[in-house]
Amino acid sequence: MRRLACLATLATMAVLVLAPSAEAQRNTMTASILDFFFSPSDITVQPGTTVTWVNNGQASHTATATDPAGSFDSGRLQPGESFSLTLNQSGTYTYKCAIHPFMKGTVTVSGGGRASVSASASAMASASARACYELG
Ligand SMILES: [Cu+2]
Repeated sequence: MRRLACLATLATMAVLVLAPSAEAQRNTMTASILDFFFSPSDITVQPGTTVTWVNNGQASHTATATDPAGSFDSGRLQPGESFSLTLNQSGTYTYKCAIHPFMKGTVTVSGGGRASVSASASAMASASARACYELG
C-alpha cells in the first residue's frame, strides 16, 4: 500500500515536470498593425518567443527595425498579411513602419527563458524524491 502511494506521487510529479518545457516551446505573441499605429506598440517577451505582426489595417505597412538597424524588416505587408520573427537575443529593439515613419514600436526581450524553466523542474523532482522517501 505504501509502495503504491509512492508510485502515484512520482507519476503525478513526472507530468508536472514535463509541462513547463512543453509550454515554453510554443511561446507566441501577436501584435496588430493598424492605420496608423502598432497595437500594442510596446511588447515585452521572453527569449525564444515568436512575435507575429498582422496588418489589420486598410493600408500597406511594414515593421522595420531602426535600432539595432537592419535586425529585421517585414517588407511591405498588404492588408491581411503577416510577418513572424523569433527573438532569441535579449535586448530592446525599436522599429517603425517604413512607409509611415511616425508609426513606432518597441520589442523588449528579457527574462530567464529556458534557464528558469529547467531550474524549477529540478526543484520539483527533488521534492518528489523526498516525499517518496518519507512514505516508504
Ligand atoms: Cu504604415
